[in-house]
Amino acid sequence: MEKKLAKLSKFMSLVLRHQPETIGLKLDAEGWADVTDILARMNQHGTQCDLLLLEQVVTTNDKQRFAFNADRTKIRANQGHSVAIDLALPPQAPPEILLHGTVAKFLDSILAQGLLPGSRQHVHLSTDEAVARSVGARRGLAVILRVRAGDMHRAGHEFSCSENGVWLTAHVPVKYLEEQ
Ligand code: HQG
Repeated sequence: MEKKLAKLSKFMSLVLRHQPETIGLKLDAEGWADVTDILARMNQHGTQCDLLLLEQVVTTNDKQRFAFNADRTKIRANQGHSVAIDLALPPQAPPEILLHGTVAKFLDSILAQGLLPGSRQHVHLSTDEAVARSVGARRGLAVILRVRAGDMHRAGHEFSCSENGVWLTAHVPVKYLEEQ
């Protein structure tokens, strides 16, 4: 069952963050998909899923990647999008220090350009070292960068925090970065 849910979660990440067109799905301006519609399209495209399974993916997901709206008629990814949507999260003052996990081969470029969102809409930052380490470790031996988020915020950079606790910002200039 765990494997089945992990596979479904991967597929939902694909269609709710990156390529909704794979199953002809439409996301609204804030990234929401209609629950009935996504279920019908997943099944049409050979990914068997029903409401119960969808609910299980949302509640058991290791990173709480997805959320339902209040009346559970819509679902979206909490963060990580490459498609242009606006999560409409309120701007928030971040903790003084946030962490970013990456790998050594990106350091020269990061220390020249700062942290860039790449194909995603935001740079992803964490309060938790274990989380930052696991994000970096997806690509090799993790290197942790400290971001002086409080200083950035006082200088006018906007931050928001996703429903699953990932801190988001547009770009981290080099002067706010330190190697841990
Ligand atoms: C790096 C996963 C060169 C950056 C994770 C990262 C996270 C630069 C990569 C979420 C750079 C982008 C996001 C620069 C940044 N030059 N490289 N100037 N600036 N980079 O995947 O933060 O499991 O888009 O360090 O757990 O790794 O999918 O971002 O290595 O929460 O839910 O460019 O994705 O979540 O990679 O990961 P990504 P990320 P999920």
